[in-house]
Amino acid sequence: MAILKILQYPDEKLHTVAIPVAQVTDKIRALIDDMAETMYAAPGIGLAATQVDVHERVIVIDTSEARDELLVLINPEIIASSGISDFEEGCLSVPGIYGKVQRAELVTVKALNAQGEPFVLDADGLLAVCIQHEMDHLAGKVFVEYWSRLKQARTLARLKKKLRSTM
Ligand code: GNR
Ligand code: NI
Repeated sequence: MAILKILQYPDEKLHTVAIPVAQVTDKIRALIDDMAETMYAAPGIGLAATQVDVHERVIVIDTSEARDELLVLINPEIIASSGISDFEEGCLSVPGIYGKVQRAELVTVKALNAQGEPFVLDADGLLAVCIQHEMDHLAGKVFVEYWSRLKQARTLARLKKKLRSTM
């Protein structure tokens, strides 16, 4: 296992669109192990392969209180969604920046598990938000890109200022 480097916004590589996993091999399972270790160490509640510069459709999530319920989503697809949620989000690729994003309140997602077996999951609350946030990463989208041009410009200015202060 290894802790992987997480790409930091505005890295252009975060805009890469991930391709579907053709076959769930030991190599993919090793990636999942490393992604889980990286997510738990960060700490975060989710991580998309895009964030560790691997552009295949793999996500790890753990929204449990005890941090002992790892959810693996390979080639995820949202097959149903309803309602509206307006949740305050953060992202390991945009540290220190938080803000609301409007998303579906309930989602039904179809995916493969780490054994390559298909399953269907109904999600609400934080889990539903997290699934949508991670699937956006796979599509090359970062949560701040839902915001107005002005708010995005202010976010970039804050990140640049923060970067300068650590040099
Ligand atoms: O750790 C994370 N917390 C979080 C909080 C609210 C909404 C979404 C998230 S996901 C984030 C980890 C991350 O960046 N995943 O891509
Ligand atoms: Ni994120």
